[in-house]
Amino acid sequence: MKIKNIIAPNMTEAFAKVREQLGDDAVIISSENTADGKVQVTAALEDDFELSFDDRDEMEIIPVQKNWSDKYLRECLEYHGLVQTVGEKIMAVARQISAEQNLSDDKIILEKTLNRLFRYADILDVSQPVKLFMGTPGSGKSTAIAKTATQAKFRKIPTCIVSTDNVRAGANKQLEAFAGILELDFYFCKDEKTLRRTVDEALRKYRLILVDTPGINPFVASEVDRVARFAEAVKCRGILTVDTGRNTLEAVEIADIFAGLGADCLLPTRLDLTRRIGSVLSVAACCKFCFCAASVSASIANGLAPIDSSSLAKLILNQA
Ligand SMILES: Nc1nc2c(ncn2[C@@H]2O[C@H](COP(=O)(O)OP(=O)(O)OP(=O)(O)O)[C@@H](O)[C@H]2O)c(=O)[nH]1
Ligand SMILES: [Mg+2]
Repeated sequence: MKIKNIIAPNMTEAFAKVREQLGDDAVIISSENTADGKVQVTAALEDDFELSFDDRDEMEIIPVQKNWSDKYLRECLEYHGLVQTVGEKIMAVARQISAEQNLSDDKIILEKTLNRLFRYADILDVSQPVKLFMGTPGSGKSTAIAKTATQAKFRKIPTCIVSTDNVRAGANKQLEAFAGILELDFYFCKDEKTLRRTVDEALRKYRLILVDTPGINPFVASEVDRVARFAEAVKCRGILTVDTGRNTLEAVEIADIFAGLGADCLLPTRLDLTRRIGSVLSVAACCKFCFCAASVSASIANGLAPIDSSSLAKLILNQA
């Protein structure tokens, strides 16, 4: 891993220098203001070997065996605690793929299975510029927005942050302060009318508009309505943040309500605090959500981790 400390007059120039010296794949590890008013950024670039989940080349030379024992995969899925029907579906598709393609390696079979069963999206996909983050209180919406904004800034995507959180005291101050550090524009919209107007104008200027919403109890209609009004006001991609450690059935029930508000993208949070990912796999399968990224740390500087069939397979197989 290459690590560099970069000092620059401001964050924009610091990011430019990081990109110039380490390339687009560098990750910001920390940033702070120096005593003389400059910005010091520590950035890292992992070696290709460490970065890659992709061992397809290796896979090609694994000798093909006809008889795959599904025992290990079954045990892994049991450990993760999926909704029963989702676990059964994964096993059925895995068996089918193993037979069709004459495969016997657990990871290859599972990866292909997860590719067939789940969808994956890029959180920085600008073809859907308005991303509306929603979820239960404390599920990690604002942190995920801050992390997405950091990555967008790093990729030089013109981005702004919009808060609609008029419920939690201090919620806006926190996000506004963060936008300030990143030198991004910040807007607060108290109601859906203001949001519609703000987004209409913002679409002319930015390629990514990250909208925060108040954390709600999905079992209380008046609270659901609060977010529904914002979600209906703008054409957006709804991103649901789900604490991975949640009870699986609760998570699916909650996600189903947010799906009704237009959410179709899943961003698991607190992956660092849990070993079992049955809740998020079940949400994605039962509510037809695509995975867009994951939060694996409370630290904003650590960014979001990408999710694909390979990283999911790794998580599933490594934890049994
Ligand atoms: N360990 C860990 N902590 C996280 C992660 N994501 C968020 N947190 C922490 O969880 C807490 C809540 O995160 P927020 O981003 O404020 O959650 P929120 O959904 O915006 O909360 P409300 O606005 O109150 O509904 C904070 O202390 C975060 O630092 C994560 O991936 N890992
Ligand atoms: Mg928040």
